[in-house]
Amino acid sequence: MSLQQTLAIVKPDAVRAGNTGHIVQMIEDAGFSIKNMKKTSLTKAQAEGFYYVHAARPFFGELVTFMTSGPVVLMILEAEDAIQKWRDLMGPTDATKAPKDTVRGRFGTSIGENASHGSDAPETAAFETAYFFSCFERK
Ligand code: FUP
Repeated sequence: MSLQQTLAIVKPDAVRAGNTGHIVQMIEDAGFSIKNMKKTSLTKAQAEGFYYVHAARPFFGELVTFMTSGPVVLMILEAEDAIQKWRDLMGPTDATKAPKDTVRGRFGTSIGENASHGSDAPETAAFETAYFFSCFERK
C-alpha cells in the first residue's frame, strides 16, 4: 500500500441528475482526501484525447458524445491505495451489474451511462490527473 492519487470524474448523467453531492459524500465517507475539484464541460477534442486508448473501439463515438453531453466534475482523490479503493467504491463498468452500495450501482443506468470514472493503474492515474490539473493543483 502507498499513498496514491487518482482521477475521479462525475460523468454528465450524474451531474444532470443532481447526484454530484451524493457522490462527493460517498467519497468523503470512504476517507479520501479531495485534493482538487472543478466543474467543466469537455470539448470533443478533450474527450477524444482523454479516452484515446479506446479510439478503435466500436463504442468510442458514443462515449465521446456522452462525455460532451453536459458538464462533468473532475476530482483528484488521494488515499492509501486510492486507485483500487476508488474503483471498488465505483463498482464495475456495467452499472446494471454494479452492487447497490457502489456509485455506479446507485447512480448509473447502463454500461455507457455509468455515473463515474476512475483511473485503472498508476500509469493511467499519472496521465489522467495531469490531463486536467497542473502540478500546482495536485499538491
Ligand atoms: P472503466 O475503466 O470501468 O471506466 O471502463 P473502460 O475503461 O473499459 O471503459 C471506459 C468507458 O467506455 C466506460 F466507462 C463506458 C464506455 N464503455 C462502453 O460504452 N461500452 C463498453 O462496452 C465498454 C466501455
